[in-house]
Amino acid sequence: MAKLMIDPVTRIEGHLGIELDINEGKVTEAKTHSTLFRGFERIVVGRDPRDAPIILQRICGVCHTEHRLCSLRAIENAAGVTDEIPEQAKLIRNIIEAITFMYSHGIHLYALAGPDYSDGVAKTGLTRLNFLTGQGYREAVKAQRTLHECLALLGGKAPHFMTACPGGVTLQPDAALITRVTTRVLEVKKWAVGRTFDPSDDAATNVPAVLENVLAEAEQGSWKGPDPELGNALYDLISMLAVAKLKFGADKSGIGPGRYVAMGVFDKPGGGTYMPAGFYNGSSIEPFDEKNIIEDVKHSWYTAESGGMYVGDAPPLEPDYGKDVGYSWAKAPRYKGMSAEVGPLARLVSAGLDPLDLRKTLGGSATIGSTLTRNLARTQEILWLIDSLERWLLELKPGKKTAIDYNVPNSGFGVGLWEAPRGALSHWVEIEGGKTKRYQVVAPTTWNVRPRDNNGNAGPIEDSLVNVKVPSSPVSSHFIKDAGMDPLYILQAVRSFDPCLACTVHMTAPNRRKYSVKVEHF
Ligand code: NFE
Ligand code: MG
Repeated sequence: MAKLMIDPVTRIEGHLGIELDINEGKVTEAKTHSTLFRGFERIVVGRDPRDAPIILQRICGVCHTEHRLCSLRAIENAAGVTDEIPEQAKLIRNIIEAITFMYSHGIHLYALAGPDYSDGVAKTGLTRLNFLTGQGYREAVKAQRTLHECLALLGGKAPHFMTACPGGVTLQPDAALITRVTTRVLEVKKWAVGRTFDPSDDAATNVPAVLENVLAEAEQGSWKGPDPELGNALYDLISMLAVAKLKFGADKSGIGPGRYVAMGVFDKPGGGTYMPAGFYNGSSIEPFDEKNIIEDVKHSWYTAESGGMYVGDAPPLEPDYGKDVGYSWAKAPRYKGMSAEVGPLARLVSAGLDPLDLRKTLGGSATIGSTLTRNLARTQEILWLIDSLERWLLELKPGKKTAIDYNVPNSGFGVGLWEAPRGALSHWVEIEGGKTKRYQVVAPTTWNVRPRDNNGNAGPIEDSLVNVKVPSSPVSSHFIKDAGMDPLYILQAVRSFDPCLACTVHMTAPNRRKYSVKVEHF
């Protein structure tokens, strides 16, 4: 048996270490170490609740939109004004949110996960996916810039947009602004799926043709590159998924717990969300209730009093670094006592969606969580986002009411439920004397990267690494010569969750651990 420590895991957001037991070419046990403490939930205590969305937005530079909106939802809920938020404000929030999702999925698929399937890392022939030099990568950077321009037009700046406030949004879009944003979204649509403006159009239209081309090219072992009429990004993403399945067996690797939590995102007029909340218990979808969320801290570097109860009742966390059984700064959220995966796959499973049956046919099942299906669901969600964005931009008309008058309540308790690109996001606030008395955030990656809970049950990433193959000869440039191991499949599995550790634990200890890959044989 060998022990392998990879710390940090690169090409994710934030700092994560993983500790693995390896036996006969497979992982037999995994532990995730979140190596950051931040304490944002403590910073907002004692301040005006209206500060919370602005401060907590700084938890992350990627999902900044979501933390601001989720925090606004929590304080609007505490003030009892959720049902009074103007429809125009919800529409603008949806558009800003959808653009952020597209941006974030683009970073993940091209810059973080994509290189593992590129010619540069794994000799797959997919030179378009090569980091920095690949044509697909360069086109994606241009699309990212265009999406950031949309965010800046609607949000005043990007990242960390500024135009949503308690009670609605401060933006009054005119026809020129709507046109400028729509033009840019359509540029991205053309690059992604080869199609232009058509409200009745389905962004997934070209998927069967691209899939057929890509599978034929994969079989011949020669990549011709995209037909711009069918979509350049569609070609890149489908070729990446084909290589993931055919060359690396990603449909059988990185298998998660098969349970999913989604909290609902993109407000519908009149109430409810386009992407619904739900808990998939392994065989069916149950209604979601935030009262079922407990955050455990037995293996996290916090005092026992900081967790173990319904998270809405939990006191401000108290660090207890170095405690015996602790191994992570992440807490361990559970739903009805169980670990659950969150993310685009969880959203689509909870919505009962598998566009074109892609997960069922390519991934073996619409509900299995694997290295393949997580990235496949992210791709499916991009298509859904393009269609939704086009529709919402058409619904956006100048001159409508965008905010209500808002007063800070003297006391109250509020819950904000939402989704970020990486999955379910929730904020809880208690207000007393007009100030924030307690605040809790559970971010998406906290669900996925959590350590063992009070009962010793592992988290989704920990579970997904068990049985992952560790070849003893090189399959990629990740090969560790000294150890005689290639951790490519391990890294593909971890990255398929698109982890963000900055969000997860919301200062690192200097010299606590060196940046290294450590191996011990025994
Ligand atoms: Ni820091 Fe985040 C997203 C949130 S992560 S990126 O998406 O909320 O868990
Ligand atoms: Mg928290």
